[in-house]
Amino acid sequence: MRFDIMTLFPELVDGILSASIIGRARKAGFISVNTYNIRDFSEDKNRRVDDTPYGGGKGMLMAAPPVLRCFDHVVADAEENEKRRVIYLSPRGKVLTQKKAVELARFDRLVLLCGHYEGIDERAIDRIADEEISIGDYVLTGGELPACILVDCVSRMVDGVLADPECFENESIASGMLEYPQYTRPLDLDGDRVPEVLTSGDHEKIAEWRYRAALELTKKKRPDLL
Ligand code: 4FM
Repeated sequence: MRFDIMTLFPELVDGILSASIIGRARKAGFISVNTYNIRDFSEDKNRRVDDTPYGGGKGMLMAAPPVLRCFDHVVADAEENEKRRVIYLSPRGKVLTQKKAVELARFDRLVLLCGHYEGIDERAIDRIADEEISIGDYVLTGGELPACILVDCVSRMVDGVLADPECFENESIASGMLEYPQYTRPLDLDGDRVPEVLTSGDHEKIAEWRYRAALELTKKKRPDLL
């Protein structure tokens, strides 16, 4: 799986996506992440990419030409019949779900467009984006963190990225419930003991306890999932 991220802040995205499991998955070649600085595609002498909106209003917009030139560069080496999706991260989009992440993991290549300022000239979005995705109903300063979240969430569904694929087979959300509570040593934390059943060695009882605990937790904390 290949991710191409078009942004004004490639260093932000590179930093986040170089650490931990995603960093390791990149080194191991299970995924690749390339960032492109939209500013490199400005033809302005001062490398400007923003301009004032027609019709007035406050703030600045990202102009279409640098975005479109950046996109042409990104897809210049496209494979003959690659399965590609171009996504604009924006609060206007459909909210990202685990189901959506599973669908996106089936593409060969995801091209992500991160906006800044007050938005992007609508014509650039119309020309290149296949869809818009939001990471949640709140407004951020730019699309970089949403792009990183999408890469993280989709990458862990790609074969090889997680050590144990079972990790996402019966995990929370995917199964419609939250995960059951878990405990590790010490057995007794200042009098606060791990539930007895978990140290019983009775695997049937443990599975039953976990199912009930997950159900109770979901009812209490996220009844909307049931
Ligand atoms: C997006 C700022 C585009 C400027 C943003 C532009 C967001 C979200 C978000 C901020 N993206 N889910 N929520 N982006 O707030 O995806 Cl031009």
